[in-house]
Amino acid sequence: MTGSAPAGAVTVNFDGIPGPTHNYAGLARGNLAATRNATRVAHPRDAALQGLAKMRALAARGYPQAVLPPHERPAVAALRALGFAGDEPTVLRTAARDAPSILAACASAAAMWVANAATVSASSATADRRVHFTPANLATQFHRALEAPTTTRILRAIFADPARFTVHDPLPASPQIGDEGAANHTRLVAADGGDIDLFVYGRRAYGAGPVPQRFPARQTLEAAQAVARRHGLDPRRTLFVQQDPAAIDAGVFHNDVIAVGEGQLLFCHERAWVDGARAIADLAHRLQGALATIVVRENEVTLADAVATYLFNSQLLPRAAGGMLLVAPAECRAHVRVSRYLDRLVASGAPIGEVVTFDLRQSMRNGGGPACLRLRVPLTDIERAAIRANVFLDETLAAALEAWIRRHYRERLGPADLADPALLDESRRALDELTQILRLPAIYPFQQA
Ligand code: SUG
Repeated sequence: MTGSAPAGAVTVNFDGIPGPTHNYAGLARGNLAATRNATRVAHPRDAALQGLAKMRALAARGYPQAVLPPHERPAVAALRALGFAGDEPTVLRTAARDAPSILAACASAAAMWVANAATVSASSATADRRVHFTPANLATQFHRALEAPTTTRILRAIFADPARFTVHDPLPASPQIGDEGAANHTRLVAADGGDIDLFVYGRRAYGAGPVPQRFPARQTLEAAQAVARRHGLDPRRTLFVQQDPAAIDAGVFHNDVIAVGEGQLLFCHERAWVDGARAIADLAHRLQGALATIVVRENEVTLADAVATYLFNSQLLPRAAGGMLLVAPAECRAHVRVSRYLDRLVASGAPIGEVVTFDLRQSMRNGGGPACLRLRVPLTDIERAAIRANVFLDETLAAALEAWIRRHYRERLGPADLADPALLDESRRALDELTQILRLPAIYPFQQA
C-alpha cells in the first residue's frame, strides 16, 4: 500500500521554472546556503536547465509532471511602491544606488521554489470535494511576500474550473499569520484510503510556547489552522506539529528541509519536531496502523549534515516495482557520510528501494532542493482533464521549454546586473513568450499595462 493515492487521485508534480533573474543576494535569514552564497555570480540558464532536466527525467519514468511559470522581475511596481520614481531605467538605477538590497529583493527569482507557492488539499480531503489551494502569503520575507499576488493569478489561470477547484486569496499578510505553503504540509494516506493532513509550524503567534533564538520561525500555528479551516479538512484527520526551535536555529527554515512524507511513508530526522516521538505515534494512530517510518538518528546523519546536503529535501515517488524512489540532490552523493547512509538505507530493504540524484546546484546554493522546486497537486483524471493550460510536461513541451531557455536566459548574472534595464526587457519578452507556450492568459503586471 505504500505510496498509493486515495480515491483515484494521482499526484502531479508542478515544478517551478527558475526565472531569468536567478541570482544570489543573501536575502533569506536562517537559510544557511543562501547566506553563504550571497553576491556570488549566478547562472540563470543553468538554473533553468537543471530544473528542466529533473522534470524531464521524472516524466520519462512515468511520473506526472507539470510546470509553473516564473514571475516578472525586477518587480518595478514594488520599487515604485517604495518611493522610487521616474521612468523604469531611473527606478532601477536609483534603487541600485540608494537601496541595493531592496533592488535585489525585488529582483529575486525565489518564486521558483513552488513548494512555497501554496498549500494544496486533495478533493478527497475537503468538505466540498473540490481541490483547494491557499497561495502562501510568505509574510516573513519581503522578497517572497511579493510572490503572492502573481502566484494567485497563475493558480487561478491554471485551476480555472470553479466546479473542480477553489483558489483562495492568500491569508492576511502579517507575521502572526505567516504562511509558507506546502513546504510545511504533508498529505498522507490512512489504512481506510482517506487523507491525513500533517501541518508543521514554527511557532504559535498567540500564547506561550518554545521559539527559536537565532532565526525566524516563518510559519505560525494560527496560519496552518486557518488553511485547514478554509479548505474544509476533517479535524479528526488533521494534525498540527511544531518544528523543533533548535532545528530552525540550525538552518531548518521549512519542515521540508528535515522531513518528507508521501502516501504511507514518513522519512525524517529525529530532531525535526518538538516531542517528535509523540507526534509520530499520533500520526501512526491516525493512519490506522498503515504508517511506515524511517526516522534518521543523529548518530547516523547529524542535523548539520542533513542541512548541508538537503537529504530530506527529497521527493518520494512510488515505484511500479514496489517501494519508493528517493529523488535527492547531488550534494547527498558528494558527502561521504550521507552517501554511505543512503547505500545502507537501500540495502536494508526499507520502503525506499532506489535513490537517484540530480544536479540542482544553482537552486541549492540558495537553499532550494528537489522538494522545494515542486508543488504536489493530487488530481483525479476528471480534475486533470479540466485543466486547459498546456502545463503538463511531455517531450514536446520539454523541447519547447529548453529552446525557450536557451533563447532568452543569460549565462551569468551578478549583483550589478540587476539594475540593467535590458534585463527587465529580456525577462518580459521571455515571459510573454512563455505564456503563449503554456497557453495561459495575461498573468503578469506588464501584460496588463
Ligand atoms: O525562502 N531562498 C528560499 C529557498 C526556499 C526553499 N523552499 C523550501 N524549502 N520549500 C527561501 O529561503 C534565497 C534568495 C536569495 O538570498 O537570493 C531564498 O529566498
